[in-house]
Amino acid sequence: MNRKYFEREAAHIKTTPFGIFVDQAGYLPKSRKIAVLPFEAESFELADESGSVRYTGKTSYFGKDEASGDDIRLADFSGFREPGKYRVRAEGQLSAQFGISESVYDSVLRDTMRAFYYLRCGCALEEKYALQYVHPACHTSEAVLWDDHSVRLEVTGGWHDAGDYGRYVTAGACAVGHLLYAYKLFPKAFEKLSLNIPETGLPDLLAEVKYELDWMLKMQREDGGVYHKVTTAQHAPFVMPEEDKAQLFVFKVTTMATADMAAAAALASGIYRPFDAAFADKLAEASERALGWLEANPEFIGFENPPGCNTGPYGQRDANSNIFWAYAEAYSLTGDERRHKAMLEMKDKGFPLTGLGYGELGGLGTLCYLLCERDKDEETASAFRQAFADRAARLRSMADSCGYGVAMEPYEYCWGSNMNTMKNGMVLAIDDLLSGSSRNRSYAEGQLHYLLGENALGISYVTGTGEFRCNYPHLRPAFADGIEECMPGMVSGGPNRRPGDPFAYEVIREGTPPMRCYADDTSSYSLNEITIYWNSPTVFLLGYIIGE
Ligand code: 9MR
Ligand code: ZN
Repeated sequence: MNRKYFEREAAHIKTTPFGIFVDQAGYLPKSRKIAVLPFEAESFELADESGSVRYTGKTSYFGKDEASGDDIRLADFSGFREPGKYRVRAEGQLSAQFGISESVYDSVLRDTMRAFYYLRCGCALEEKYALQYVHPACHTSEAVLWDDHSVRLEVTGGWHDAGDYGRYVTAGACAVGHLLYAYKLFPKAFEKLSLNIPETGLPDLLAEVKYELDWMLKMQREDGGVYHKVTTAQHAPFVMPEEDKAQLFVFKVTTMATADMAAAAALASGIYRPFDAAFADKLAEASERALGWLEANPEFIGFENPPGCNTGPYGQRDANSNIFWAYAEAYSLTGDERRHKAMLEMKDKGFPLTGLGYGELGGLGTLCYLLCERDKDEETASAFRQAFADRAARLRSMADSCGYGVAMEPYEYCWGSNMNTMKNGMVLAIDDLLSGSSRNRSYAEGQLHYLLGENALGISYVTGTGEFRCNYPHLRPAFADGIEECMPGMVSGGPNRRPGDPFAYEVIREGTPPMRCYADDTSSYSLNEITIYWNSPTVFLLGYIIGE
């Protein structure tokens, strides 16, 4: 069909020209700083831009690392704090260039947050905001209900979910949850963050999130139920979004989507109130209406694609963690004891209390409860705090046994594994906030370092950041616009030990260590797609690292 898309071969995939692996954005001056050397070397040096040696040190032997298969030495230059641009050198090998300064991550935060603007659906992306990545408004036609084509719905707006052009409520609510908590918890990082997006009078992060919330509100029915998704019947070919003219369908109301709406709208209502009371009222009302629907429809309504549709299902076995999150947010917003009781009843349903993904949202509910200023059941609050503490301790121990500091077991490198590392970073950050300690700080930073190049492939998984970085994500406009350089700030899904697409089957050989199961190719959706809920935990983690 398309040139590059199907014809790129393994031979086109570049490997890093560098032999020493670092965070290619860099390090904060006071932070722990480690370069990974997957070869024999006694000592290392740090050279500045002019090539002068500014620091020397001895390496330490880490040992064999299971996730990467590498035999690793570590070069620790934490003691060096002078701002500047550097490379690590050892045994004739070099690292990519990286910075040391208080502002090394500012552009990464801005880019990963601006990525949401590039994913906006239903409006033209204009040159003054989108630079060369412009396109006319897309997906503006009316949608019809899949189950009854006579019902027409106006559901324009929101963000494209991912590499595809679908818009899914549960995925959106999860990203909104991450971003709004980031805003709430790390005001220093976000209050002044300037994104160069259309002016609304709101702080930029809130302006961008409102774009998604406005769409989510359109997905709600009069009776409070929320439609699961709006997509075409089949994923579009690799064309620009405005060329995707197939009929849009709205799919049935589900328990997950309705619960997520109740939660996200309640959370947002509190956050937007100081800026826009009318919008806050609208959100509070939408949340109540969604809860009303949940009460009137206690039987779980899940989702599977009906025959003839192949877009994302986002199915779940139950909606317990979604409902729990909803009641927690509703209680926090309104102080209504009925919601408190309902939340306390949901908490023991067996879902992880620190889950932060679209299918497992318990962690947003527990976080909400711990932060809320209402009367609390102390025993429950302390169990929630302990859940974060236990999970963080486990993450620290996994990070200690990985040469690249990743808080994951080798088997956890799955589809969108970079989301797992970012969510783990979130848990580490949250536990520090809750416990008032900084026991997780360097571990949380370590998850970001991995994402930005301190990994077995020496690649930065964020487009636009780093000398050696991914540039060909599975993202329709990034291919179809014909522009060589991908728009910045897109977080790739990353290594997946269970390749799930034809390109990946072709290039990932049996027995490849998990951390190496990756290829920067447009066609590889199981290794190199992007999604809003992989960007959002990255924004949260950056918010903590910069703003805390
Ligand atoms: O993120 C989802 C991943 O965990 C699943 O393994 C994969 C296959 O079902 O689907 C992913 O979700 C995709 C969604 O269905 C549609 N938009 C893009 C998502 C990322 O690939
Ligand atoms: Zn669109």
